[in-house]
Amino acid sequence: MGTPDKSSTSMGRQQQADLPNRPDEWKIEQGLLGASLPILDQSAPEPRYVKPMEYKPRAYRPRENQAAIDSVGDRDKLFADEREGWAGYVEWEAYPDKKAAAHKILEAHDAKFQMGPIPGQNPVLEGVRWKQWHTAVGGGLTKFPDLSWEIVQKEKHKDMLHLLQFPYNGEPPKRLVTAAEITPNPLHFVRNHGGIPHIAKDKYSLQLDGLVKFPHTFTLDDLMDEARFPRMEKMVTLQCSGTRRIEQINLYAGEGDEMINAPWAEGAIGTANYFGISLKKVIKACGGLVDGGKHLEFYGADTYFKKNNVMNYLVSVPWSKVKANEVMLAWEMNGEPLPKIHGYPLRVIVMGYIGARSVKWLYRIKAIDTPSLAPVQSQEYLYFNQQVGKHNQLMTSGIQIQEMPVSSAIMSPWTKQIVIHNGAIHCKGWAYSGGGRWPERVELSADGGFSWYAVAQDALSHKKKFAWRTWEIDLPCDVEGWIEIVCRCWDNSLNTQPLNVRAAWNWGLHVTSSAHRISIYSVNKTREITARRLQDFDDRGVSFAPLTVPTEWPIQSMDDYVKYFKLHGPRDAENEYDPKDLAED
Ligand SMILES: Nc1nc2c(c(=O)[nH]1)N[C@H]1C(S)=C(S)[C@@H](COP(=O)(O)O)O[C@H]1N2
Ligand SMILES: [Mo]
Repeated sequence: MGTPDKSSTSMGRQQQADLPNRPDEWKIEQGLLGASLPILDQSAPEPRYVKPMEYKPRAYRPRENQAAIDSVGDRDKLFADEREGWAGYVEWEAYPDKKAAAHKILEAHDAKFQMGPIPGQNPVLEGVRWKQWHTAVGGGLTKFPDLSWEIVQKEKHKDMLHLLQFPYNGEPPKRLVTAAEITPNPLHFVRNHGGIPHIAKDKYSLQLDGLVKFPHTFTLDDLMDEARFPRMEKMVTLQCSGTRRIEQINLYAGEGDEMINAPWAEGAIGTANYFGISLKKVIKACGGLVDGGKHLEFYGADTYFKKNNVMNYLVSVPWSKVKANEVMLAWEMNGEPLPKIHGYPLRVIVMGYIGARSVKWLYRIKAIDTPSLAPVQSQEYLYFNQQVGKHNQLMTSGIQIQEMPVSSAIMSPWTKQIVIHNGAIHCKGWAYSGGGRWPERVELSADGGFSWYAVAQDALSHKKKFAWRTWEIDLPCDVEGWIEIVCRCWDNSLNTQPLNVRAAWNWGLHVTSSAHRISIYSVNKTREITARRLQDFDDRGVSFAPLTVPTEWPIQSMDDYVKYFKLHGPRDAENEYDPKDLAED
């Protein structure tokens, strides 16, 4: 882990000039290490340079201010699991005192971001800070990081990309994202904000309160009683609003581009058949809403940390969404009980909204009069204007993200890949639109977005409200060398995607919905010279990749070279001389 150098200082012009070059100076000068670059402050008559915080590796000190921590009392008792059979569930929302005690402990620690470039390993990021926070608070949270990782290994596919080990954030590798229209459970992406609670089915209950006529607590058997609640099954695509964030990170630094937010690729989206009941019926069973109840706040049993505060995972959706039977309480995913990592025994599925509203390990629903004030709703998942950033950000300057706009992605080929083909490049991918809209047309361009080919209707998976469509196409491509393939979708409302990342770039690095662009190196084997050259590589048993390695043998014979110029004339056009002029010289 790293810790900031608190002595972050400003320097005058002379001091800056005196700084010795660092070994990585050229990278800094070329913008490849933006985080190390001094700020140039030109706001005063004399410009000045301000050093950024430096993160130096430092061992974690579990007890920083022991006196403050001790004053809180016995952590194991204070922060014990709330209920029998609910491992890893600490109730925070009902106990302001408990929150205050945990806050005091966290204030007495110095757990800091793990800054630096994204490392090339799997798990990619460890989540050092989060582990430290859990250890610091102790009690029921102590074992969370280890338990959660065990569950990941049991429930998820061995080839998942573990973007963040704890809280666990993972997505399938590109080749498996669209391997099937329905994502197998072990390959479905996971986005956790805390540990994975382990709740025994027979000890489970759901509390419904707030602005409902008859507050009531339901057991799982109550909810599964078909005589009371008709069941529903629905194919739903869940998409995290962070999907494809890596493209925004690669363009410009934004909030938490290094650690807070997972560097998602195109796989933070998945589709499953969910089975359960409509929340509307449960609200009705409580006599409906009263006294201006307009929103339903969902409580997840996991623990979330933010700015040295602890809380359960809380968000809300408007009643209108529930009323439309578009909010489900689900206990089955693709014909199996919900996996623990996906919210066992009961989760919310909000169709057509970002994944964040589909609360896992649901233990309480409270009817309220405004959208939830909890941090996940009010401070996160905000979509800012481009000019909003660290210098001026307000919670209210962001739009709360609910429905994802239309989007799409190419899952094959991969960017920077050499593709050898016979005049058409086979491409595969997904397309999705939020809010109950669906992809109507998917188009690909092999020329950077000037001309577009539509995917044939029978090469798109079925049209469904609330689900993605997977697709494939043989994209005509005569051109060779570096080309840019672009994919865009039109939904049933004829919405489409901005054409480049910058057009929708935002400080929170959410909703990367621009047309997906990949650069590939096109090698068209229907061209004679190309076919011969490839044969040449084959005959010699030499790999054509990496592209950058120069070809080691003569690429043309000198005989051919001389013959060519005999046939086509020399390099320069001949002047037609008058023999008289020549004589004068
Ligand atoms: N209790 C709880 N529910 C949660 C979360 C969480 O961290 N805790 N993450 C949310 C987010 S941001 C997303 S994108 C989806 C992901 O669902 P999945 O992990 O089942 O794919 O769960 C949502 N529900
Ligand atoms: Mo998410």
